Amino acid sequence: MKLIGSLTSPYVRKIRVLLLEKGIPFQFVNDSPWEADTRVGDFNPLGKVPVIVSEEHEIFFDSPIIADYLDTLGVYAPQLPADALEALRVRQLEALADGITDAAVAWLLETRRAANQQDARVIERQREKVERGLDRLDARLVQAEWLHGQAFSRADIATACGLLWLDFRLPHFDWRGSRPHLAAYVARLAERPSFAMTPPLA
Ligand SMILES: N[C@@H](CCC(=O)N[C@@H](CS)C(=O)NCC(=O)O)C(=O)O
Repeated sequence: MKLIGSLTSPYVRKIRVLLLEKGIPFQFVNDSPWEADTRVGDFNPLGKVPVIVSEEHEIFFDSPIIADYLDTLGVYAPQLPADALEALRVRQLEALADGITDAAVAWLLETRRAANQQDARVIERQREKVERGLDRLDARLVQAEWLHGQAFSRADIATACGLLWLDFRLPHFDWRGSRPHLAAYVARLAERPSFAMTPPLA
């Protein structure tokens, strides 16, 4: 199996962490969609990473779809509950974590425009999404070890990948200050071997 992606992407990291947690061997193809010579568009018409090319040469993209695909392989530790409604609840939290990351990416991209072209309202709007989303996640962790139930799940992976990416790309943003539960939880997750082995590399 091949994983196409960049070493900086939080969504690619989600899949690298999942593959490591499941013990699935894979070949990493380093390709950033932002580079002029990228071939990502040949695999994913949307020009985004991560992309998986399976042993049967089938292509899967968007990290939640890839995560679903990896679960179809069946023999590895699941990061989703067996019960359909419980699984949906984990996927809802995964969508929230991914959505926070999407908003943070949009925030970063706006700040990279020429100073006289930046729109402060766009930055503020994205920042509000991030802040509200993080508050929601922090509230879930007041008396809980994991975001959902008693087990490490895909929602935890998506959240930690997004927040550690915030540290990497928006280091001035103090998301920890008013969110001690989320801060402690991410510090704990960062120590897992699957996270320690996948730091974002510029
Ligand atoms: N919802 C997608 C998001 C993927 C995504 O936005 N990836 C970024 C890398 S961090 C990308 O490829 N951006 C290129 C672009 O938007 O053209 C997922 O979960 O896989």
